[in-house]
Formats: sequence, structure tokens, C-alpha cells
Amino acid sequence: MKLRYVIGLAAGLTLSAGLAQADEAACAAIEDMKFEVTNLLSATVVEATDALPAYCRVLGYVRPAINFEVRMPVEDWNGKFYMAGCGGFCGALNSDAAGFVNAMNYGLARGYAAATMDGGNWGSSSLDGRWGKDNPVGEDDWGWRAVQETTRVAKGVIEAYYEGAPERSYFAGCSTGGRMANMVALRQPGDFDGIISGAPALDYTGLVATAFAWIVQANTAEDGSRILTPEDAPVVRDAVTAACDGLDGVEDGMVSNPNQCSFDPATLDLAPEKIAVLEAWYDSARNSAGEDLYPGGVPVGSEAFWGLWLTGFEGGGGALVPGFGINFLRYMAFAEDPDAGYTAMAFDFDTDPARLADRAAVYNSDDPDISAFRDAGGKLLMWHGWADAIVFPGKTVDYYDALSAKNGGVEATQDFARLFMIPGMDHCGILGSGPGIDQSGFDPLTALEAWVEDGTAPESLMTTKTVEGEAEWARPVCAYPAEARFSGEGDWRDPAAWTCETN
Ligand SMILES: [Ca+2]
Ligand SMILES: [Ca+2]
Repeated sequence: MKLRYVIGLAAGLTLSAGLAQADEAACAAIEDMKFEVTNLLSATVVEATDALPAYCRVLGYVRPAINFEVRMPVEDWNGKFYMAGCGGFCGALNSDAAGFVNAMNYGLARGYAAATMDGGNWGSSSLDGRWGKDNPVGEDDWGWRAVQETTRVAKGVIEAYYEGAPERSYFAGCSTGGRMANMVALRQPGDFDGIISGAPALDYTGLVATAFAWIVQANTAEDGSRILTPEDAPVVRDAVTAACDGLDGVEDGMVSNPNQCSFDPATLDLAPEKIAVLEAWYDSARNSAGEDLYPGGVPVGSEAFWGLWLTGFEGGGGALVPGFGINFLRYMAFAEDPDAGYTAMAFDFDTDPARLADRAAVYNSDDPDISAFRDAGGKLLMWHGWADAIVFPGKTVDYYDALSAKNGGVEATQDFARLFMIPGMDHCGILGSGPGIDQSGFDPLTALEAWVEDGTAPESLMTTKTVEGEAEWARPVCAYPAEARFSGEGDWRDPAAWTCETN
């Protein structure tokens, strides 16, 4: 703070605007800093709003094309750094993302110096993978380098502005940002004290190439049309609810754990070809020998969200899974990009998974050896919605089991890594239209702060379902493998009626 104090004196203490001038000078000074392979573009003070404090906004890029932004509170900095990941194929600097998911302002609003980046590439949307065409450098950047380099520069900027390094650093991301979060634990074990990994696409190639091709092929008729339509999803949802909602002891519209629900699509009053699609979707992607190529398929209980992710909406739009799949397969999945006309229908489940290995080494963060992060004292908080119909949640549970096996069991693993599987939640809690919570219904950052800073590990996270501003119910979500159970006494809407139990 010393530099800013001196500038404050120089700017003239007699002026009521003196503080603001000093703030602007201290911020503007950042623009003249030099970092390797980095261009700083601007550093300006942005005025406070109802939601955010006044902050020094630093824009720049790490060459060739990693655009980043750092936002540092002008006053009342909490002494910490918060970095947010990005979703899908990124492709834009989404600095004003609302809510919690991949949102730097979530940290800024709490007094953090915050940063985010665009994944190192520009696209017309986060669904646009065209930048990956013949672009292994851009793929490295999206895979890991954009986060690593932005961490380096952001920490340097923060240290210069406040004349002291942040006392703590946190990374939070969901989906691709969750993949990045686990990549941080693997590749940058000393950079962050705490990491929040939401709905992580840990095996990106297995999911977005193999499993998405499986989804698309299963649902494509010979004439190229979709077999399951937007109108079918509510029919399936109602049948699943009727069959399985009550198995967890509470009829709240949610299937708490899809593994407890053995729903048989053949019981539906739908055409046989539609039932065949459902059987394939709820199953795993398989090769011709019947071998599992990806751990788990579309989770039972996710049907409320199928419009956006899988079936599309009546009247058009949605069905993002096929969109992500085709962009990934054409431009990002293989070492050599196939012809521009390539579609998921051409994916060969016997021979193509092996061809993904080259890019898997760049993108995937499912290696359970994060011992360097553990040994550096880092804490990893993972979360995933059980009703995620795009990043299927089975892989996250498998990963945590592998992590436990590698670290001498669940108890030892829980010393540094905990997983929270959230019943009924959509992908990253983006949609609140189902019976589960959305991203505003829980607060993993406060839990992680208590773990990192006070040593209080989270046994559970409180989740609150809000409808039109009114809290409908609240209950804990327990650290895996424990699950929240309703005691059977009192009101299930009351969190006191729930306890964490392990089978
Ligand atoms: Ca239920
Ligand atoms: Ca490529």
C-alpha cells in the first residue's frame, strides 16, 4: 500500500477527489509493467456499483492470443486472489458472467482480486470450435496454458498493485472450467491453496468425442432426423419420477442418486425406436465387443434438462450436446483434423477412441496423481449435479474413487480432496427449472475458505431451493461417499430432518 499512499499525498490531500486521482494513478501505473510474452493493453479504475466495489481493471494478452482480465478492488482488498475458469470451448473473455459458475465477479464482490481468461482463442460462442482447425498451439492454450499463463501475470499484477503478494489464492471453474480446475491441481500444484472443481469434464476426449458421438448416433434416424423429440422428454421425466422419486424416502421430484433407480424404458408407451434411444443414452458408450468406453451415460433423473442439452426445445434451439460434439470432432479431437464435412455419424467406436490419445494428453485432467498439490497443502473441493445431462456425473465419482485408491482410502483422501454429488442439479446448476437447486443454491467458496484458512473441512454443504425468491426447502449435501438421508420425522423441507450417512 506504500506506493499508493505516496501517490495520494502527491495528488493533493486538499481535494476531495484526491483519493480517486491517487487510485487512478496507481491503477494506470500497472499498464507500464512488463511481463514476458505479455502485452498489457489498459489499466483503468471502474466505479463502484451496487453489486461490485470500485476496482482497477487490467486488460491484456499473453501471446499469441490468451486474453485475460484482472480486477482489483481499490479499497478493502481481502488480501486474496480468485481466478475463474471458462466454459465450453471458451472463445471470449466473459468477465461479467453472472452468478457463481466461471464468474470472476463472484470473487470480486467478496473483496478478492479476481482474474479470468478466454481459453486462449476467439470463437463466435463457447460452442464454436473452429479455432482448433490445424491449430495445436491454440489447443495447448485451451488445454492448460491459458490458465497457467494468466495465473502468472495476474499474480504479478496483484503483487505490484498492492505491494504484496496475495495471502491466499483460489481457483474455481465448472464444466471446461472444472477440467481446468483439476488441471491446475496437476500442472500448477503450488499456485492455488484451494480449488473448486464443478461438473468437471475430466476425460474431455472420452466425453465430447466418444460419448457425445454415441448420443448422436443413437438418436439419428436413417433419414438424418432426431428420433427422440422435445415432446418426448416430459413423458420420460414423468415416468422416471413415478418409478423412482420415492425410493430415496422423499417425494420431492428428485431421484437423489440415479444409481438407486433401475428405470426400464421399455415400460414407456413410446415407439420401439424411441425406447432404443433411451436404452442407449442411459447406458454407456460401447464398442462392438460391448466394452464400456466411458463411465456412465445420461443420468436417470436428468430429463427436466434434456431440452437444452439433448433433445432440443419445441420450436427450436437447445440440443447443445450434438453441437459441442460436432465442433470437437471436426476441429479439436484428433491430432489431424478430419475433413470439414465430418460428423458424429462417422465416429467408429472400435477404432476411433485410440485415435483420441494424442489430444487427450493435452486436454484431460483425470490423472488421479495430484500428490504434488496435496503435499503443497492444497485443498480440492469437487461438486457435480446428479442430473447433469451433458457432463455425465459417473466419471466424477469414478475419478474420486481412483483418487481414494491412490491415496490410501477415502479418509486420507478427504484430508485434501472432497466431492459433493448434488441431487437433482443440472449441469453447473445453470438451469433452475427442475426440482433441484441451481448455482445460487449453495456456496462452496465459503466452505473452501474455512477449510483452507481455518482447517475446518466441510462435512456437508447446505443447499437451498428457491422459487421466485422464496426458499422452498433446504438440506445438506454430504461429502461423498456419505449421502444426506431424511430421518422420516418432521418436515423434509427442514434441514434439521436430514443427516449424512454412509452405507
Ligand atoms: Ca425423491
Ligand atoms: Ca485441431
